[in-house]
Amino acid sequence: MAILIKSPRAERWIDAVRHHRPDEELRIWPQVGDAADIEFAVVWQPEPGDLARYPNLRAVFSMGAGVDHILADPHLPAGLPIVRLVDSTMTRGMVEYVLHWVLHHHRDFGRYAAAQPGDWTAHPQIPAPQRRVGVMGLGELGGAAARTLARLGFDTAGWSRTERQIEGITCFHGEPGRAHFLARTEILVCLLPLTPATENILDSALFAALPPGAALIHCGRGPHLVEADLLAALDTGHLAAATLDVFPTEPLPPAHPFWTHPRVTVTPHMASLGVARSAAAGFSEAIDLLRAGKLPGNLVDRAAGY
Ligand code: NDP
Ligand code: OXD
Repeated sequence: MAILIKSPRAERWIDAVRHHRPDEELRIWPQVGDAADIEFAVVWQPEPGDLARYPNLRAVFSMGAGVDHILADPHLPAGLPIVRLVDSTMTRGMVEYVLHWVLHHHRDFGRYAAAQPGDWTAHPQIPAPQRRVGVMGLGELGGAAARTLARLGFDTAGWSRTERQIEGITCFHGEPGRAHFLARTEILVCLLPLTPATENILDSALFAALPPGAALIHCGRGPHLVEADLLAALDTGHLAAATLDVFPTEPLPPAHPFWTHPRVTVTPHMASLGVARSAAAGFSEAIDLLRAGKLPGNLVDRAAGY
């Protein structure tokens, strides 16, 4: 039996999987060999229909925390377990990204950068406890980011699908909690998974529900955002600024207006880059559990879509 690896950075993953499972046979997509040999697949953006080709496939491992790239496959075998990436290195990277950009918007650093050279104006400074930050998505990544912001003294809230209780964070959930969450959020961080319920969630209605002058930090998935609605909200001045890491089309096309908008910062889907070696350690443990007939952690709930 063999483990299939499908990634644009396959060498990194071969090295990582081999490090943790030196005796395992690895196949690199598309050199699959006999499809019946494939027992596990470690993938990023599998070709639609491909995972249905392997009659003995026991589980698929997502190279990313998000699994929209797998669930988008209309031929995905029903009941095939999907294990997603949860890894402390990835979580730490995301916390750093969110922290950097929250501090950027909180302390108006974009305004000081734009004032160079020659403008010596110091603008009023708001203490962290008076700054209301809101994180959409209180899972592995959003939860860690929200806890860090709360520890730094920010007035931090979060929004999730189901009810959560996290010390130091004002938690809202579901549709009833959404309007209250948005109305108090001056810096909004999106760390939701992409599901039918969250696609296009960052739209004109959501922006209008934020207080005037709010900033957006978007590091979920491109299709969460209605790009024209963001541009309109920035152009009316209702939103002060946006930091965007994810886009419906990646790389972001060179002529896209986000590249040159004075109040938009673009980063190239690097908020947190998975580290294959540490990710593969978790997958290796999951393989042992699955072979022992046990359920691994971090299984995707296919009905919820994440
Ligand atoms: P988790 O599954 O751990 O957490 C998802 C959170 O979103 C949960 O709190 C969940 O609620 C909430 N949620 C899901 N659907 C809804 C909804 N309809 N309404 C309100 N809340 C909802 O995911 P992670 O934290 O590990 O990752 C989140 C996302 O971050 C990934 O799916 C991916 O899209 C993105 N990502 C981006 C990266 C980048 O570099 N830009 C890197 C890695 C991930 P509940 O708690 O009730 O389940
Ligand atoms: C992920 C990502 O989902 O890198 O892990 O976007």
